[in-house]
Amino acid sequence: MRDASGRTTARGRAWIVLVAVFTLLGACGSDGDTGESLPAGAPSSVGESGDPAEAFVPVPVQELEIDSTEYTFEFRPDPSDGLRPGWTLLRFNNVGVEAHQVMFARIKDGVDMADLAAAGAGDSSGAGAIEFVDMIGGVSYIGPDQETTAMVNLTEGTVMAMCYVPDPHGVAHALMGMTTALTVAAPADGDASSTTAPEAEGEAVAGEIELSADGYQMPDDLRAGWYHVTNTDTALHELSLLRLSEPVGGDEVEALVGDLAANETPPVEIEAVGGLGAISAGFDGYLYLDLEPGDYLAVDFMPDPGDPRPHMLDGYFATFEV
Ligand SMILES: [Cu+2]
Repeated sequence: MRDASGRTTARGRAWIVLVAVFTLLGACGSDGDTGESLPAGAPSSVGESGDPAEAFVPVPVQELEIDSTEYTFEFRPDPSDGLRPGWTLLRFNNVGVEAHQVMFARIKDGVDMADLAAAGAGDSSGAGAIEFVDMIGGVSYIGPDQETTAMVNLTEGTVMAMCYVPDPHGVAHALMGMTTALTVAAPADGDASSTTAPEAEGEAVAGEIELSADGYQMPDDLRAGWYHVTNTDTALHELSLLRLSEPVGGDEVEALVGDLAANETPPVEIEAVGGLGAISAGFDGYLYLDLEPGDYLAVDFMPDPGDPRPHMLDGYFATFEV
């Protein structure tokens, strides 16, 4: 039960995690400490031409190294001192024995935590709580001893980092404590501490990946590099990337997706290689890909608000070859 395929299947249920998360938030209130040690004003723009050849990866305002294990995140540097708003470079390492991910959900402005907790209470899918957050990305799940890199655009407020991957019994990791509330706040004026050196500065974007109303729009040539991922649809979507042990086509793909959605282990061996965590409509993120040659499946485990049915059952998946 240590292969990725055994754990890819129970995620449709994992929105129940939101209930626990928001209940916790309601109980604890938010940490109002805005103690900051990093300067403001670093640029975070990207080319506006729409031509991938002219687009560049944003300069990150900070970098977060995230180790995941059963069932916690360890952030470096310690985020309890507060995080800056802006593009944040994520280096996500799975140092555990199960698959893990880190997805970021920003609590919408004006949301009352008690209302949020009430919306989640009694909702076994947790889908009712989605309306209260913006999903802003992160990384989709990877197997043990794997690592992956992405960028998430943090905005001021409270952001939840969460792992929805289920344990071998189908219990989502977040229910066992794999959530961290992050406070994002602009640094105080006059604070001039140093920032981390951004490795991605100035690097050209290798391509655009669009999560469109018609599904995944991906470049034919997925060479190693940074990809800009945008959600141009009206629903939230995830780009979860699974490497397949063999080519799968036609009805077999439908069956494979059905197995994933039904919490059953598919006949084809699959390896979770990451991807971009769910992003709400209109949001974007950056993902570093360096995929080995082979056959892949991109799938969206996310549901619509109030409906636990994963989008992949409505055709939101695609196979591709590298
Ligand atoms: Cu996990």
